[in-house]
Amino acid sequence: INDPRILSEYELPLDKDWEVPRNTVVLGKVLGEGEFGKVVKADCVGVLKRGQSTVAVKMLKDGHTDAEMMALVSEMEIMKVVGKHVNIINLLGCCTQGGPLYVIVEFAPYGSLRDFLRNRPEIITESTNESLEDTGNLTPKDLVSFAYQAAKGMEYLASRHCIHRDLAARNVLVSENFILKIADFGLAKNIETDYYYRKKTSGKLPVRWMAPESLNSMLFTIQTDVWSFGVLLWEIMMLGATPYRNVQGQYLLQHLKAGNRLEKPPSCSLDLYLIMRECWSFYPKGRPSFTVLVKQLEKILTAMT
Ligand code: ACK
Repeated sequence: INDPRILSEYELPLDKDWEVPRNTVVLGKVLGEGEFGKVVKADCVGVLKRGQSTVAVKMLKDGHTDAEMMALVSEMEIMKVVGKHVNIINLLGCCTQGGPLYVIVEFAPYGSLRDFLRNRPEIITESTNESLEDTGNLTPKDLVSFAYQAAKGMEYLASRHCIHRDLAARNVLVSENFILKIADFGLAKNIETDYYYRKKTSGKLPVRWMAPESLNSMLFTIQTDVWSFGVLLWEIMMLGATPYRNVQGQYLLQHLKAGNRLEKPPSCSLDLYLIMRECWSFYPKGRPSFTVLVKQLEKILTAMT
């Protein structure tokens, strides 16, 4: 079953709504890779919307298994079903015939939010009329706008009954005009085959972003995504720092059970920190919905204008 010569005999069904001629996709440099999958920058001429020629192509690496192939197919099918929203990485097309599977998605020129934040330590606190576009510097309002946009993307995914399971700044991408887009939401929900694709700093599970019930029972729900969103908020306000730096992953559950939580980031307002703390309610029912989070963040954002 692991023999690639056997796997190559599998044929995928043709979906005319999404199929793109293979010869219109010109692959470029590798943007990132996991154990079995990779993401490659590409030019896709003629077939996509005008002005949208740079794309990202997800594909498998040589020697992938049947299960990994099925996981990429299922990721693509989930993206088709979920549909489009500005704050998610949208599916643009695919190549399923006459060669390796290419899943063509929107390209986000500024890469992952985590690295974007880490490379921009300049935070402008005095009021300025210059925007992020002009200076490349972040204002506190930019950070709240990031939080708001991520919440909008997650609210949409939740409305489409999509549970992410790995929401973290590394899986949020920064696009043109600093529009944030949730990535990798279509990954297969079978945790046996699920984690091949994602870039992990250590281990196989994103323990530092996981709710207690996920750590305890591998339970993933929209409320566990809300917990992770709280950690994402913290990452944003900490400019891409690693959460629970002083706690080893294996002790995280007991750390949380003892009532410990991430501390308030120095630059974070109290109302924003209270939102994080709500996301980290031990019991899932105590956590806000993404719709409520969108409203709360919108309120904080408009008060900053
Ligand atoms: O942090 P990065 O540079 O941004 O490393 C990851 C890597 O590929 C593996 O996921 C980058 N990446 C993934 N999808 C896209 C995309 N649609 N546009 C731009 N970069 C992407 C990501």
